[in-house]
Amino acid sequence: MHVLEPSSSPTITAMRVIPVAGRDSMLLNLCGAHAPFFIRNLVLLHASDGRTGIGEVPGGDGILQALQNAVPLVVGTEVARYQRTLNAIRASHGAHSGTMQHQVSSAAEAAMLRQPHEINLRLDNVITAVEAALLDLLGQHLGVPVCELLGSGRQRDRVPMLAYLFYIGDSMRTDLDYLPPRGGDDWYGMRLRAAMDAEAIADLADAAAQRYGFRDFKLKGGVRSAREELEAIAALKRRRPAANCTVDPNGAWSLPESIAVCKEYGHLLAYAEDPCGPEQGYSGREVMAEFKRATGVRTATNMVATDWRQMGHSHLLGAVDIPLADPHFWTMQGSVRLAQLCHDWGMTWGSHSNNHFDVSLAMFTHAAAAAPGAITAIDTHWIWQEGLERLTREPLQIVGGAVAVPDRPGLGIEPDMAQIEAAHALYRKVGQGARDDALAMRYLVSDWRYDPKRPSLSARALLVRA
Ligand code: GKR
Ligand code: MG
Repeated sequence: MHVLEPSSSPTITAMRVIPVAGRDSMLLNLCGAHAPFFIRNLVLLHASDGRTGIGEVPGGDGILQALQNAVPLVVGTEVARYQRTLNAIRASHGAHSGTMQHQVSSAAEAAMLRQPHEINLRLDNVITAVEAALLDLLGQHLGVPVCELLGSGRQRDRVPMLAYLFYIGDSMRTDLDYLPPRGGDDWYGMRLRAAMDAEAIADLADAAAQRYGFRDFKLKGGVRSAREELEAIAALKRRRPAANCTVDPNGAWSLPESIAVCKEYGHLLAYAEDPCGPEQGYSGREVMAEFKRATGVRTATNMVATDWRQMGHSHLLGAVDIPLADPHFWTMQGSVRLAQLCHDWGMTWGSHSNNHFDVSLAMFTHAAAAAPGAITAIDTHWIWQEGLERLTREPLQIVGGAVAVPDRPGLGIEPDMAQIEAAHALYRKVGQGARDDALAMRYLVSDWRYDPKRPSLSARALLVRA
């Protein structure tokens, strides 16, 4: 017998999926160099109470298409029954409720994870976009911030964030549409100028600390040699002895090299993020576990423990101390669930990031606000966009190295439709296609090719390519 269910919360009247683009600096990594523009996908849900909920996830045609396909599954549903809606989307992809399909969201991520990317879709990215917008609406309906609806609710009032530092390529050597460099020792000037050596990285750290009050710093490695990158950390620590520092070469260093450099420099690191990865028939988790045993340096990852099954193997091996559970690919609820497990099992929760707008900044903030226990300062790329880009009326601010958790209901942000339409127009002009970090890098080294086991601009790499 069909029983009519009373409706107690608003229903979704419309769902818009909006791809957007924003500007970026020529940031270097193992996969090459960031292009002048990055892309993201937004979901806007309009509800019968007149309110709007919003979510942001990585860009790319696969996610965009899957979100558009989800529209009929979302429109007409009740906000408070959001789990049912998310399960319907999972089921439409052939996944059981709660099952993670481990697929990737960009060519760059595929390359780093050594995975094929022809499907170009990670289901949890799709789920998260809708989940965030529904939780935003539910929070607004109930009058509580989203973090109160996650896990055991709000655990902290301020979320510590780290300064995510990159080597920066000389964009003047390209004819790509990067913003032109400008003078000045402030963060906004420095983030547009080339930074290729240890002192330049320490200068960037100073400027970021001055602007945002950071005490935690991460250097995106996999660019120079392992020793040069740790010398950059040493330069930063000479200026800021109390700083918590890490380096992330995305698994580019061999196990023997990782052990050698971290025996020498490990005392400078709060933890090492993916120093090494799969090699010689051993999985990334096995190799990271050997690294940990040999050096005693704590490890973090966004590469080898990125879903529950990988997390299980990782834990059995003792490979990872700090899983970087980015809510964009763990889902907001999944990320907090992992945070609870970390707390109970003696691990430390953190979060990975990619270039993002201020909607994601709010999503990170709420997930981290609901993470129990001592967490590590979370990654954010926002400092590369802050002051240049915004999609909300008043983006959350990084002050004293942390973001204050908003008390306002929902995500605590208000979409700025004029800004969103402008970012969409930019996407239509420049944004189509997957992120390709090799393209910009070839302006610096014409025959440059990605190699997962060779830092992108190490002297050895340049020698081999010459
Ligand atoms: O933005 O170049 C980048 C990062 O390398 C990013 O793509 C990674 O996914 O930040 C990420 C990481 O921690 O590996
Ligand atoms: Mg990483």
